[in-house]
Amino acid sequence: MSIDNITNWSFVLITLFVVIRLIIYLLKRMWQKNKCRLVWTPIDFVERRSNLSGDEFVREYASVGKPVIITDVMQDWNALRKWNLDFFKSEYGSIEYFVKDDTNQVKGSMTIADYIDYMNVNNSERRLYLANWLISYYPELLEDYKEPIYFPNWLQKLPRKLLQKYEYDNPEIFIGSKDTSVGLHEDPDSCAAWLGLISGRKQIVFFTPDQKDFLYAGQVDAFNPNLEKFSLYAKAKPVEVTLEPGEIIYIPPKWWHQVKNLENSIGLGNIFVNEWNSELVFQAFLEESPIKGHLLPLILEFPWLSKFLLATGVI
Ligand SMILES: O=C(O)CCC(=O)C(=O)O
Ligand SMILES: [Fe+2]
Repeated sequence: MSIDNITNWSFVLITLFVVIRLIIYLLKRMWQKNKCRLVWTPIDFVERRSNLSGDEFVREYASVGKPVIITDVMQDWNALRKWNLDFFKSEYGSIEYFVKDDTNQVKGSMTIADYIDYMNVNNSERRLYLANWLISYYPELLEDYKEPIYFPNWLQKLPRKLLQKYEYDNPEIFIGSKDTSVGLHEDPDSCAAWLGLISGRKQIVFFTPDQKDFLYAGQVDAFNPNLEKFSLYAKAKPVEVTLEPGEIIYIPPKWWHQVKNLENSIGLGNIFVNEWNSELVFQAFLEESPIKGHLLPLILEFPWLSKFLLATGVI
């Protein structure tokens, strides 16, 4: 075979491979679109489960959009024994991070050590919250916990640098004094979330996605609603639960929630994308930016592409 023939055949084979790969990608997307519609199951209370298999979690919670507390996954985490206020003060005290008020507004920044001192001051106005501290810059902290099997996260296929650039490099730590809250909200971009409690107790109130219109874009405080100002809230059906240390709660996509620290507390949370919410997430990205919305599914399918696009400055 001549060199020319070999070149021609290579070209044909590579083109064929690319076309087949793209067809597989499009078929997968069609199947995914069918599978991942926004579904939710109204509840009267949040169930607590242990010994839950991955299949049971999918069948009873992920696929039907229903929160659950899982009581037996954190027990082997080092974080549960190691992370406390003294540990963060001595090991990470000089790190500065944002603090937020109960409307999720950033109110400035504090060092971890100053925030921990502030938590212990006997002052009823301690409402600033060191929430959403992204810890991917401290890989040793990532060693202290294990992603629960229930929550596969496609975002982990992407380079950490890219996630950091877009501040999507969860997990995040929440260090909060008694009564702090980030306010009522749904998690960003239709992501699902889990939240594990290391210490303290958290009160959580949930609303199904269809109650959005009663919630005034999260301006209402679900723990102390002003019904004169937010009259439609009277129609809402909040479901409350208290999260105890060592427990993890699953927050399905688009469920509105408000979390309040009943005591000084330390929590760890993550948001995630997988087969049960990916199309909702892509849609949310598409609404924010057509480029991001089309690129996200592509780079999740072909993670090498994200390295190339990042290196060339396209994303
Ligand atoms: O305050 C917390 O522990 C969790 C807050 C929350 O739901 C969030 O940041 O998305
Ligand atoms: Fe949240």
